[in-house]
Amino acid sequence: EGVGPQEYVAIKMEVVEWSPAAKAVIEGKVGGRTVYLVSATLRPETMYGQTNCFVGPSLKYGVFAINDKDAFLVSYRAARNMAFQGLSPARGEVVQLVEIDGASIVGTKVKAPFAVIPEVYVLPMETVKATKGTGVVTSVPSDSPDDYATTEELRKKAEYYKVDPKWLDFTPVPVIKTAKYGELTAVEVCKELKIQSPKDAKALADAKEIAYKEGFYGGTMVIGDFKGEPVQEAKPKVRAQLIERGLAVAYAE
Ligand code: A2H
Repeated sequence: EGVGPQEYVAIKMEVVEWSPAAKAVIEGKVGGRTVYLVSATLRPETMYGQTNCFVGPSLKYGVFAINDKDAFLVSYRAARNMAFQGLSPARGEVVQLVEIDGASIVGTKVKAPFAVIPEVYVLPMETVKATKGTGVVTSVPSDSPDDYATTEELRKKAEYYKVDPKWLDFTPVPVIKTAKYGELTAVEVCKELKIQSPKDAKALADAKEIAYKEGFYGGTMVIGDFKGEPVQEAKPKVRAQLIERGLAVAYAE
């Protein structure tokens, strides 16, 4: 973790349909607000390739009022930070409408802003950290080794992880082309480093570094309004579009 504040883009994924477990906890508790799962990302230009979203199954989350109309599902820690960034009814005030465990949220269907797959499911990721971002993670297996390794693990052991295989009915979506790895950089880097599971922490750290450098410094967009442009140029433009259209907000910590 660096010294200065980390500038994330918080992606707003509107809930389309709660899982039965989440519905039982949340129904009638949000005062008619629209609820969004909100994830912190450093790679807004990859949102075209979102295939699912992740929560930590053993982490606690809350639904927090932002105003009279909207509520965000994030960790308490993130809600507290957000309350000092204009994302709460009053400065510094955290209004938790209901608490919920990560495991109950799995299977919820949400909208995926800018994604080729417009609605995606929430899946479990055991390596989600409670101390980073919002505790909700957008999943882009084409460009994130963590996301690719976790979705592959879930496919192999769907029953063990209590996931319905239909929630995994997707393949990675090409977003960025790199000279060395083609259009599915994270998939190729995971193969090259022979990553077998999300628990291969050392190899995954290396894969992340390689995929990030290749994609950010040498990548070209193959999709979206900035198709053909270098990733470095497209990134701030996609970020600005998401924010202008009300699909994301800036979030720092
Ligand atoms: B990134 P940094 Cl395509 N626990 O978004 C674990 N990981 C988390 C998290 C948490 N609580 N909160 C955010 N993240 C992930 C996209 C992406 C990301 C791509 C490629 C690499 C990448 C899609 N997932 O991150 O430690 C989020 O995943 C590589 C590190 O603050 C977020 O960006 O630098 C990134 O980690 C933030 O990690």
